Amino acid sequence: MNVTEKIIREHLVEGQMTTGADIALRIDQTLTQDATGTMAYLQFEAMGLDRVRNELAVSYVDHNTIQVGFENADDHRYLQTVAARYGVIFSRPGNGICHQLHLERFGIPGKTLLGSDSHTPTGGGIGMMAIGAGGIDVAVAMGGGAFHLTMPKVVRVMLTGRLKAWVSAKDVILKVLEIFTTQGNVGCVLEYAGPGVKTLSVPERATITNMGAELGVTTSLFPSDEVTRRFMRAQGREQDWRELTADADAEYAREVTINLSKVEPLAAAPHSPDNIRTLASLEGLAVDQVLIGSCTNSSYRDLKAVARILKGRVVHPRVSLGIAPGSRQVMMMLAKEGCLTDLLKSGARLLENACGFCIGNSQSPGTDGVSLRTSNRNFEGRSGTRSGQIYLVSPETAAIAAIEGVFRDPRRTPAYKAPRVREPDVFPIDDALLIRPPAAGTPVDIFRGPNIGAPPVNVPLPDALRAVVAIKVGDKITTDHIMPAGARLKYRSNIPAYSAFVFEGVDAEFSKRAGTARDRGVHNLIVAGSSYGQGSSREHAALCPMYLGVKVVLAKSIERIHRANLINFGIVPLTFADPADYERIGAGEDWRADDFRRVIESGGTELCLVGPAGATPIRALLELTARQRAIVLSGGLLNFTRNG
Ligand code: MIC
Ligand code: SF4
Repeated sequence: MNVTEKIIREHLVEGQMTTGADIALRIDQTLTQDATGTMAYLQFEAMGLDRVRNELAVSYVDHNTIQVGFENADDHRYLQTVAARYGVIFSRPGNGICHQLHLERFGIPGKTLLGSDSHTPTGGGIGMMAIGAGGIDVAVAMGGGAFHLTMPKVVRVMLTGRLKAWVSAKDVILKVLEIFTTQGNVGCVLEYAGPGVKTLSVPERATITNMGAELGVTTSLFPSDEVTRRFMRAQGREQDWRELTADADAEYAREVTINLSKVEPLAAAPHSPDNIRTLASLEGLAVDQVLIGSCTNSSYRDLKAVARILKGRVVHPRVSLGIAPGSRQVMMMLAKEGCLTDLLKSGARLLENACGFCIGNSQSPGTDGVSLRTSNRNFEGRSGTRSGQIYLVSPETAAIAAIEGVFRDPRRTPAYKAPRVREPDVFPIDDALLIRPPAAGTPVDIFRGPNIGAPPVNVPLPDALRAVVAIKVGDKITTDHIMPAGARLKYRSNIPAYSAFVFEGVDAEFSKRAGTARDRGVHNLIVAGSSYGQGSSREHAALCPMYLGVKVVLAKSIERIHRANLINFGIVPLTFADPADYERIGAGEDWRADDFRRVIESGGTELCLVGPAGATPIRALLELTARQRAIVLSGGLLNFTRNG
């Protein structure tokens, strides 16, 4: 067996381990972050349980920490009190980014982790099976329920050789993105193996598994070996370590080899993480902003390397350099070793230990600004500036660009010495900002501010679909297009208010139009190209459209987490039987299916959509498991769980 199969076997509660089969896994650990967490806990409350039932549940506050207005602070208080009430550990704002913290303090090889954030697979760096999902799936797992998924196809990524100077883990995952792209990887797990594995530290491995999210895979993971053991010992958690490697005769669906010695410094150019260029090809391009941090590259290793490069140098006059350490632990190490002084002296702007710029809530670049970032997503507009040109690069590349004011291939910069950072033997451990819940039964008042509303209730699926095409979009529409974050984040707990911004940057009239159709009793239909719903796990990209009366998404293809979220909120995901039919359906047209409910109930796999007079009907594929059919028929997972 490979590592993926070993972990699945230990956690399988339903189904057969044959590729493509519907399986259900027992979830040991869960994590939520505040932006998805408020809905997750509101939904958990709506399920009527008395306490969380999984081994470990942690609620992190790291996304909405900007606190303009009362909303974020109220949400934090809700999260802190609801965590205390139901037995969840609460990580206070300022402690750091959920994925970095979970790796440091809680990750355990061989365990399953379900997180309401798409970058949960960061935990794969420590040998966990860590999967991103919508908040309601995490709520179910906190209640002791299983997580349903398709038995993945396991792809082995063989690593050979060793990284050369100036090349780091970010360049490896950018190479992987170049090979696999952001499309067509649904249902796969990437399992890293080979002699190159032992040359990578846990934080480097975590950078690689983190950005597996951009490939659209179910998760990515590394084996657990002596390197893992050393990391856990340094975190004071060696007792949780276990060895976990693939059997010598393990089988894989596909194999790709990457020779680490041949990887060169790379960048993901605007506006997609798979738009890969070599640094050499960008040499000399002027840079306006450099931002170092995010859950991908904010570890001690990364920031120490940056501090070494910046030491004794000053940021280029045109460049604004911001640095956000991933956790308090990282910040404390930088402070202890004098690196903070080096960063400050260089002119870097120290940012909070939080998601910050990565989610677009601050540090938007200027008009047409070229911004180099060590984060994982460069979707158009995500930075908060529509014309911003965001490039994703390694911390080393970013630091050199901050000084030089232009892109430089670090290998051609003789004035700089390549930093080598050794992982420490002991990390400073300080869990003061992790608040443990009181004993079960202790009375706790849950605080709810005026911005927090109960999740909207959906009606069961109608018998007939009478829909209007509310919007027609193209390929690679991300959840950032559907449900903008950034300045709109503060409405995450207020669905009616947040719904006013659905597709804001694509078609500002969408929300009003869809709401009017809903009020007239007409269903809304979204038509899309391929890879619809790429990116984040935010269930608001399904929940708010549900609130606006969307009943169906008809696309060439839909990404995994978003597809699951649509189902969880009673929206039926359909794909074109013939992708060419995408051209035959237009915005504003009326399409219907009289036998909508009956086809789903009877297990049908195809739905015939009848359009305006004269149009040939469109055949749409309905690929749903029996459980998913029951969920959409009930009007979503909340109704489904409440009905038992
Ligand atoms: C993201 O990176 O897009 C986020 C913000 O972390 C999301 C979660 C969210 O929208 O709250 C994710 O990746 O799942
Ligand atoms: Fe936060 Fe960015 Fe990571 Fe999402 S990708 S969890 S916004 S740091």
